[in-house]
Amino acid sequence: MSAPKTLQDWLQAEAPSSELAGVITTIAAACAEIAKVLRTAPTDGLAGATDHTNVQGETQKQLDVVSNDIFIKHIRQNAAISILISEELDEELHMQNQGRFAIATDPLDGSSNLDVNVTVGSIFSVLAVDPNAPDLLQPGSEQLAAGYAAYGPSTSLLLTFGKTTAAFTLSNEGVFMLDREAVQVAAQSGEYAINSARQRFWDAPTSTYVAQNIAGEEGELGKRYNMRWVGSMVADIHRILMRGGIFLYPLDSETTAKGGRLRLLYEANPMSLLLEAAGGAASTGHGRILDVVPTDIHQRVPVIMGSSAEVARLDALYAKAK
Ligand code: P6P
Repeated sequence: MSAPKTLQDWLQAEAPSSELAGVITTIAAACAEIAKVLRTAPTDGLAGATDHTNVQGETQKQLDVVSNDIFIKHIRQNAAISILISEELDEELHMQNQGRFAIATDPLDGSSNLDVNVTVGSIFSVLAVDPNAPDLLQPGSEQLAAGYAAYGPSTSLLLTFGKTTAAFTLSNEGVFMLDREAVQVAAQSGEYAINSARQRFWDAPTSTYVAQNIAGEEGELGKRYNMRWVGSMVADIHRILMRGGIFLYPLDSETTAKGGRLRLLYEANPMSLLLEAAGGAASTGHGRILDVVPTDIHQRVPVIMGSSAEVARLDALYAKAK
């Protein structure tokens, strides 16, 4: 049996360039440090909220700010990274170097779950930029790499350069060890994730899709579905990458004015690249998420992603409703 592979072994074999491997190493080091901080945060007085509101209009948790600061600290040490876009920063942060890479991140996604010790995560996307004329509004199909760290019972790191999705687990020695070379999302599933408390806001395709699932064995699909909603996108998407399913935060009557709930550059795009590289699908209901050309670094989009047959069924309902 060959020796277990580390993240560095995998990057040496899979990264398109040593510079990009270095960028992923920087991000992984930030995630490993965040994992360490989260483990004892409640007794270190780091739980709870600040009195600040971020650009999203959300109250910032102390750990949102701490995690963002950890990303900045590590990124400043890598001259290949010239720009950071973060959910926690109103504007992009320029590192005053000639780096050819930009990172977009939600440094601590799902932080409302921190106080109840439920899995949260860091989501990241890597873009190529001209440091003298950076184009940050690239469609997700242009991403060079994407991934997330899920801070749960173990700390997982999921990574893709667009072709395959690999999974790693953080060891007690602080080393990411390869779990799976090529994660595959089951095409079919019996599990869906949506915040059902928003049912009164749903559009017809979403309502029909969920009703078909709830109808179970007696319904037109002739199969039973289960529902899971963690309230932390990283946790829900990780479950889907591991055992199939579909994650729904579609446009609804309340989110339409903002274009959706979840952010394109540092939530929808990285998760879409990971899922498509694992054989899944990611749609807005009106097209592929990775084809959306951003208009703003904090743009929101509708999100329908996971098992390809499930996404296709909801997409067909949207097409029929046109
Ligand atoms: P709701 C967390 O705030 C987040 O951005 C995602 O991680 C999560 O999937 C979603 O919002 C939860 O939204 O409306 O259920 O609170």
